[in-house]
Amino acid sequence: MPRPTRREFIRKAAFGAAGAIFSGMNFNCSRLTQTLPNIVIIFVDDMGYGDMTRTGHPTIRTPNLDRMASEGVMMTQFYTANPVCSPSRAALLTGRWPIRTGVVKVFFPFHNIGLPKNEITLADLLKTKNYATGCIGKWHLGHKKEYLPNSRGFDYYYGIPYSNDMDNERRGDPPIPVMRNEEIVEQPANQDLLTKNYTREAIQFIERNKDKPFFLYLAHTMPHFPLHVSDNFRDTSKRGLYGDVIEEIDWSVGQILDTLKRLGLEDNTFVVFTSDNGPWKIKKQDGGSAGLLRGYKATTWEGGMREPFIAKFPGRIPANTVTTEIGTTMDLFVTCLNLAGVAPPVDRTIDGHDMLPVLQGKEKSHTEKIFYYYNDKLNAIRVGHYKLHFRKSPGDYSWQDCDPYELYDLLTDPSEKYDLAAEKPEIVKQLSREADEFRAEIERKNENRDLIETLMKNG
Ligand SMILES: [Ca+2]
Repeated sequence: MPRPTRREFIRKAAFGAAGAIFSGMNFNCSRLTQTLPNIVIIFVDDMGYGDMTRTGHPTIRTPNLDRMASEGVMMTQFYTANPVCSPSRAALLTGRWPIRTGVVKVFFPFHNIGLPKNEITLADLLKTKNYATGCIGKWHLGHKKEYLPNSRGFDYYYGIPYSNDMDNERRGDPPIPVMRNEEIVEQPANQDLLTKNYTREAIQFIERNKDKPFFLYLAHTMPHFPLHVSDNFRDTSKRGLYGDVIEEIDWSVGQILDTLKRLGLEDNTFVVFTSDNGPWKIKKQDGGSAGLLRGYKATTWEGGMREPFIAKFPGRIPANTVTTEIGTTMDLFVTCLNLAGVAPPVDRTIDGHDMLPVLQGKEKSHTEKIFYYYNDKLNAIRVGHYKLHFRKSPGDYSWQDCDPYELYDLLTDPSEKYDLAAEKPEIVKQLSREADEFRAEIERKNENRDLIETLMKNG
């Protein structure tokens, strides 16, 4: 039997058995296509939970994020799937925990690997409804041609292929390239202008595609170290360079929102703002803040994975609301597919749930468990409002098992200060069991075990 083309493969996986029944409806799609909502996901790099005015930062001013929140909903318990870049991005674009996609560590320029080709991205799936798909900013899911955005469902790409600090000469890294589609257009990147250039590119992408549904994935390079900012924002905040960088990102958010309004697209566009993981501790006070949450990037404390989150969708999501329900980037995957009328793949486990009803305040979250992985190890699990740590989180402690376990009640103790393990042995037992079940499930079936082994060996 001939191998299915990539397109057929995606189509079959997406529609499954139902596809056979409904494929006859495709002739009728063109009229529907015009009313499908646009999707804009603004995904910043290493911004902490506490780095905006709405989450309490005293000296960083984020008037555009404030405005976005006043026009939409803010989530206080929104999680990325992992505390570092590549795994977090893989989960957003596939709807799956990184341990399933195999992307358990970050990719480096010396790697020839990327997000496995058997994984289906959100962009791949939105293409089945003729969405224009643009990725602008940092990719970090493989920089060889077959792994770049243009090979993973995106029509257009502009940005840097991995992190802005991955130019270590001694390791043999080249200077940081800026790419347009598959071509390098600037090297080394002038990082001072990245936020500005991404913003210009994003606006042009929206303008080019204003007459059809589009998906814009705007993944800012900032505020990942080394921090860079354009002259317009240099030395303008009270918070120093980090504050300047966040305020330029905030400006960029305002530019995107203004563009949607100017083109009359505001009411039919779902816009999300969040970050890929928590703030980086390496530069001490020069870095971001997780606010009241404990820990940083690359730790599995709440500060490593719980992120600022704002969504707006006028008419669909009530203005100026806050939800304390749980959400994840994997929920975003399913939510965006539902908005576009695309069924999630049925041939694999998808870990997200549609969270539009949650953002609308109509339903409770369907996400009951959070699995806090670092590399290929499950460090902690959240079930309901309890979180049990099995291992000390790297970054705060040396790499070792917790003995005894540590248990926190995240509703009353979001800062993870008061260990309840000794008081609540039944909860410890229950969460341990849930973790064992998940580990066993992953052990039983994992198509991407090879990638995990390669990354653990060569990462
Ligand atoms: Ca990051």
